[in-house]
Amino acid sequence: MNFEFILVTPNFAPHIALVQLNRPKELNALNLQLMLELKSALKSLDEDEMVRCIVITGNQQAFAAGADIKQMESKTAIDLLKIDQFETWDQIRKTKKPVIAAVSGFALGGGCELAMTCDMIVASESAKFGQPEIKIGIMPGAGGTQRLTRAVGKALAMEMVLTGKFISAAEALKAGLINRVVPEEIYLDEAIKLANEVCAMSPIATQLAKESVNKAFETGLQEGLFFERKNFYMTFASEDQKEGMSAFVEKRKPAFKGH
Ligand code: DAK
Repeated sequence: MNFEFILVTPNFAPHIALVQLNRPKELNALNLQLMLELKSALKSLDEDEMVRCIVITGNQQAFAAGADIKQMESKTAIDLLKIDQFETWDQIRKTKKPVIAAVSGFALGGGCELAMTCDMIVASESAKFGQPEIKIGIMPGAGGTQRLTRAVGKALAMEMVLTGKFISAAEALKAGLINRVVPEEIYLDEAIKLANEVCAMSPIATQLAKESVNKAFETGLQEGLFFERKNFYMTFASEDQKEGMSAFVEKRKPAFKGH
């Protein structure tokens, strides 16, 4: 897969694909093309049978410092309506396989929103999360007010969104925004390690479980429980369920095939 602003390695590790945002001079600012490339890469990786987990990263200095302000500066509301970038962001959200963000440096505005759209976040000690859109006269537009508030609660979300304040990786961990913080030298390794753990499970159960956890953000409890039940039944339609349970009984490691 050849792209201009992202680097994609479908077989970075067994069953793990790595997508690296690659506009280092601009701190990986998310221009329209980069987002289209990301959408296209995630779609093909989601369809690739060999891939079980996707890791998205930037570089040590920046995961992404937000949407490209220079590209947005002269746009009108109607321009944005016509571009309909939300369709691209929705595609990222719809990725069925687990997606892990490996974040170092700045994760701001759309960059923070992109990380939050992923299923888990592994951060380096230098990571800084923020929704500073307010400082340039706009507000978060790709889920920031919703996902951040659900993750960290109203008090901190309101402060971050209304003042543009950044929080450190340690604060983000304490607030429940991210999964873990590790030294800068090993944040990507740590994300791959986490991806490896996920890859060891049944890909079918993993996909259904991801879908069910995400449902918790979209429905009331009753509907969510009903959805979970359907997906739970569905796991029993897989060979992996038989393999997982036989392996337990036979005291061996399961070999999940994704059938
Ligand atoms: N856009 C474009 N260029 C950026 C950028 C950005 N978001 N962030 C940094 N850069 C560029 C800088 O302009 C600079 O380029 P040159 O001047 O060298 O050409 C280069 O990256 C290095 O940046 P700095 O020189 O500023 O580096 P510093 O270390 O001094 O500062 C910083 C780092 C991250 C604190 C600073 O660059 C900064 O404040 N950046 C902007 C952060 C920000 O406000 N982010 C939010 C942007 S608004 C939507 C979906 C999403 C969004 C909108 C719509 N739809 C679905 C419709 C999201 C909106 C946003 O994210």
